[in-house]
Amino acid sequence: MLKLNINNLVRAYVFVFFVCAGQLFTSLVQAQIIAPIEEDDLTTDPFEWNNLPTEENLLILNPVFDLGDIEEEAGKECAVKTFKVTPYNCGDGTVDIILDFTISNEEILPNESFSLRLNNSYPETFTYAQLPVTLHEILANNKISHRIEIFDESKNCRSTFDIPAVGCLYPGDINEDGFVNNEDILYTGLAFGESGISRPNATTNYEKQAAFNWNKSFLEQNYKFADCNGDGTINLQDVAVVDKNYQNNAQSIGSAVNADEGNPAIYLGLEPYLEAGTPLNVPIYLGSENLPLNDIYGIAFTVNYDFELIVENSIMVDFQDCWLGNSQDLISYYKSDTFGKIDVVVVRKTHTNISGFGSLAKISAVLIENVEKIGAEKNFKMGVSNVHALSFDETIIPVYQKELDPSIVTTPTGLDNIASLAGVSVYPNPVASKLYVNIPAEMKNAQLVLYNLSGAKVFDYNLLKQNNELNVASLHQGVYTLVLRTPEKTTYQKLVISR
Ligand SMILES: [Ca+2]
Ligand SMILES: [Ca+2]
Repeated sequence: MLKLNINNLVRAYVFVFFVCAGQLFTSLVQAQIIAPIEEDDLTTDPFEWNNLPTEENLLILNPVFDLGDIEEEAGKECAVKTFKVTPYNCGDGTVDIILDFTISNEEILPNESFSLRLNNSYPETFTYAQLPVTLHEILANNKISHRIEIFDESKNCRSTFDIPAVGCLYPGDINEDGFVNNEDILYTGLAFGESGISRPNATTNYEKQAAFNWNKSFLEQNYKFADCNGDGTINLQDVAVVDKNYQNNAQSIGSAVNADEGNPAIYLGLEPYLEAGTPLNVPIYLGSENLPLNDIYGIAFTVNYDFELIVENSIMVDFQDCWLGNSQDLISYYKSDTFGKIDVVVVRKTHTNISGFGSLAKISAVLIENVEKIGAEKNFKMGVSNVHALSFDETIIPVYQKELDPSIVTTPTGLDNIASLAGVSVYPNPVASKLYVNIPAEMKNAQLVLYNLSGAKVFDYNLLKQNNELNVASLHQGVYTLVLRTPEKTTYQKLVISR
């Protein structure tokens, strides 16, 4: 009788084999060993491989699908003691597999030979000294498992192993749509906490990598795609890989979902009137009392806004008070670019849906104060697009993207050029390092602020004296807006720094 010492993961695949081969073998124990080779087993399908792995290939041998030790009683022949396969080297629709095994309870001479057969193809013969061997250009297919048979004709024995399907993936593109973006993180939430076979020689770089299938799948993809860092577990570290490989120009499939006013809506709480230079706080709402969301698991969407009116890098998204769950229940993530796009995703990781409505997140930013850009008033537009909401069973939930009228951004009234102020002089202009600002006595304590062309404040100074000497040597060359502000009046002029 054999004693099997294999882990649960492997046992699942071994079991699959018995179902398939039930005609031939009556029990687990018998099947694990050896059946006589029959002529009918041999086919003439061609199968190419290279039996000598290069030294380089040997170095990356890192078996992850390992059947472990299989103990056996004395007297049995040709028992496979260890059996290891490692997928690597993703080609164009193909993958190479390194195979290594040992046979116990038998003195094996290096020059003795055995035969290998993959998926009922024609067997090839090797000597034991040639192990490990590389099977080249196996069809990379994420759905079909592979059968590997080992024959030793001198001992009249055979061992058969079914290994999981092997295919290739790009770390970060979990839904396999060719892009790495916020929608991929929805799937991290769906599979959160699951574990499976780790990826041999895994890197987090955006390059094709070979991996065995896990024994669970999304509707379309295997769970292994969600293990972006390849460590065998799906968690926040995998979100970090999505972030690393994020493609800001990625297309979205979420926008294809049809929704209308009869569906729950996602919308922004943008004020109709905004003041230049002030903080902007915009709540994002999902659903309403009349039209709540039923059984939602997560949502990904994009917020678009007029980036020219926002101080560069001032955008933040805050997920406190999100009705989809507390911070332990949620993965929340956003990625903003500098051209008016914020990709957002909020997804549960509990494997349970939630129903409700209310605030999802809050966007904060700072409106620019650059009066030359804004003038007396200017429209500011912010909206939601590319909405992709789903439930835990991956049912798409239609969500209506409610359009907003633009807000109107106004600047403080009475804005004039500095030249209109009597007794004020600013020179030289262009300036290299020392800027002289003279003001009348009644304007003492006026505030002088410099904004760069993207609207960010780069210099802030209180003019305590009538004659002031300011050092702007640390500022980059370029065009700035100089704003002079007193309690009564705000004025501005263009200032050029040139060296
Ligand atoms: Ca993707
Ligand atoms: Ca992982």
